[in-house]
Amino acid sequence: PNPNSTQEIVRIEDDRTGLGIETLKRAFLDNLFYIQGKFPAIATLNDYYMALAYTVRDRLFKRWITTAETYGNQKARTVCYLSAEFLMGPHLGNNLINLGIYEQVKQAIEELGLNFEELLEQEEEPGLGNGGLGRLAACYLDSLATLEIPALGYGIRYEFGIFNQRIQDGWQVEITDKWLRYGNPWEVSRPEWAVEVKFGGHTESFTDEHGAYRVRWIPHKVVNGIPYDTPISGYSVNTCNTLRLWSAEAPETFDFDAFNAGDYSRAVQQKMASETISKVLYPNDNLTQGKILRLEQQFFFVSCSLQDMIRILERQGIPLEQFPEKFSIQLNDTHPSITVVELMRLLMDEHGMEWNKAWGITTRSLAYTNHTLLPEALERWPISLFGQLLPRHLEIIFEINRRFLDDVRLKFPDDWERLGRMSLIDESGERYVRMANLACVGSFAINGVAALHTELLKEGVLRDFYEMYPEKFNNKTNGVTPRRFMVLSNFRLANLISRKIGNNWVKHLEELHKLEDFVDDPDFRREFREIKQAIKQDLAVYIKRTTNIDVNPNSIFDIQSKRIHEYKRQHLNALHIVTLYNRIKANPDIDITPRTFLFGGKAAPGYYMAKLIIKLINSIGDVVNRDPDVRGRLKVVFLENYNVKFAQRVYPAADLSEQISTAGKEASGTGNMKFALNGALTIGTLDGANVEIREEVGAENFFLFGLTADEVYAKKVAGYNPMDYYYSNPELKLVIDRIASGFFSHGDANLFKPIVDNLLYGDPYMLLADYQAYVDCQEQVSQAYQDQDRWTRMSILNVARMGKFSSDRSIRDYCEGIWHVQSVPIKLEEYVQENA
Ligand code: 8GP
Repeated sequence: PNPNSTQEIVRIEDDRTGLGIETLKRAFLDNLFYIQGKFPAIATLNDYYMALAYTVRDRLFKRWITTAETYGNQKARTVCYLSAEFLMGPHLGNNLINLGIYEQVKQAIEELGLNFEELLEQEEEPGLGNGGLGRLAACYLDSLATLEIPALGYGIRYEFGIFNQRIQDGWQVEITDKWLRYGNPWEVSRPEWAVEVKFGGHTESFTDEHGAYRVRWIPHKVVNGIPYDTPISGYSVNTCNTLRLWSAEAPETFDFDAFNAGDYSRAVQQKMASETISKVLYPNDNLTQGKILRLEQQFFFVSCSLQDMIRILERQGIPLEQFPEKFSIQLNDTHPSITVVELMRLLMDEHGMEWNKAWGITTRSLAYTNHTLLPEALERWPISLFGQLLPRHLEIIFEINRRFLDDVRLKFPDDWERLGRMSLIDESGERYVRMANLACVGSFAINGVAALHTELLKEGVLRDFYEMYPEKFNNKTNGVTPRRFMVLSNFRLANLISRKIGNNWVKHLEELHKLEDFVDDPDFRREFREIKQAIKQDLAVYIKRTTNIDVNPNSIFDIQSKRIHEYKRQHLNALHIVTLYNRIKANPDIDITPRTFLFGGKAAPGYYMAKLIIKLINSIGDVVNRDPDVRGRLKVVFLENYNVKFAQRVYPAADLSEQISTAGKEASGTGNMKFALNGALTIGTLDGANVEIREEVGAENFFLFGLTADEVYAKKVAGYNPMDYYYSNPELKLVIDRIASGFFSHGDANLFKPIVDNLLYGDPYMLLADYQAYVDCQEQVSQAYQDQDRWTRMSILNVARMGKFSSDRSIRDYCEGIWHVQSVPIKLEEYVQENA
């Protein structure tokens, strides 16, 4: 300000924007009164949480609205991230970090005599995803906003997210996730932007006024999609992007015929069926079930989102031809791959475009990310079912396929088998639409999520497509956001790091390498170790409170937390526990490094083996935790209801991160990154991003074991026989025999028979082949832990060298390699008052 000027610029400490402690307190109490309708004497914890959430939300709105305005004015090129899952985790703490007001707000709340942590805990997290794929989408939204990239996340507003898990008698029990029960302060509904989505019925062809052949779709039912918007703040920038989730509603004029005919109950049933579409998230991770409702969900959110994009184009006065210049659409796996067909249909049937032009627009707009190599996760829909729900889309698919197969024939003449493999329609038995093939044909870019994964895609499941379109293939190694998974969840470590190297690392994670300068500083190592110790102590208290199990904070915290799946091999971990236990039973005075084995993760409700693995872990725990011979040296704890909120507690407390999938099965993994970033050492196979993590942190700071992906494959081809390992390895045999005998199941030899038989008579994930290498490697871990100073050095180097795995790096790679989109910084007008 000019000191000679009589005009003084004054920031108005508005109650909805001000960041001063007194303003925050006043705003908080005001929201408690006017939004919750409560005064302190009768307010519940949830009322306080809501009042605080609204106070923070108010502070986001100026940024949110300015961001939308700026994008609109500049007609900014925009990334649309289409995903059936967004596993956001709690918003409150994250927004406080991103707005840079965590400390002020904490102080304001405490000055009001309330417990700030308790209020944060109160938030019911939106669990709108299963695991890695959904959480990745959430990390990417965080990075897009932080990098100031215009972006929209599009998905489904499930009324019930991933179920809550209880453990009863060692078994998983599922409880409905009623996350919206107390209202959701982070969303704003936008009924004025509702769209209609058609389903079923039939098609008719006709000739339009220009004599062109056209098709119209006469649907059986129409459902409304209502958008609900959530602001997505970036870290330390003004950008605030939008996550737009669609909720299904029956139209006002639901089934008028039935209603008028007096068939009230049929009319109501129709209404309920429509609203079922966004009712519940399918709780499968890495598996598809082929249910019609799932296809309805996919088409529903895809159609809503595309119509929304076209509305935005129209509003900004951009011609439809420029769709690919305005939008870059990323398909998060094949769940939204019906986009290829729906965009064609909208362009042709609703906007009168001819095929070639529509196809050009479509294929210049779409890019596809593959997240799994597991054949059981590849989506295919029976033709009959598909045609009933989406008759027009099936016609378009046949036409895409006809033209595509002509191209294949030109490039690979007379290769009939290849044609059969690449066809969008699987004709080997019952006919299916192959969604991965559709996504490959309709996209200009196809990427895997880790270097190894992309290579395996090119030589395996997508080999034919790689040979057809090598230029489409590229790798984008996954990343995780250091804001949520360090600054928010591990403030003690984050603060220590910032004291040493400043806080630039939060946005430029590579700067963590500066920590290497301190690895020889004994004071730094001591502080680093004390922090890990304090966090383990906190988790021990939490475990005591929630499970009544005493764990020793000086033991190795050996953690495997992720979805329960055979390919992830939680049961290999269990075999190791039983091995150590057997050693103690054989020699109670054996010298053993104390360990606490922590497991967390949900099993798909219909996945019998996964549920039995949970029961096995708990049953082993029941025996091991109580056996006096063990003398507390081993503890086994299954942590109930693993979700984002809980994960934030778990990663910082880990000494050892279990990343032990059968090589070639885990596309990337992202938990592996969060653990290492928080200073855990990894025991792992050469699978997914483990390969790259090991490259970065150094082989000497990573516990590697097991077959490689090539070796796994070669062994399968050569004829793998798990019995060879069973009979030739007495320690392994004893482990399996103990489980089979009923030792861990009160003498019931039947309970774990499915697991035992699966291992002995097939062992599809080759646990027995990797068993000895794993146990030996675990022995090295125990030895290393004995030397605390060496361990701490390794741990520091892991943190220092994890910079590559920021989701900011991933997003930059996508921006440069696929989206070709630039940042659009957002300037906030100051609130000024001119005093003449
Ligand atoms: C997961 C992969 O299993 C994991 O390795 C990877 O880190 C993550 O995606 C993010 O890329 N895949 C899935 O979660 C998945 O395919 N889920 C669909 C069946 C829902």
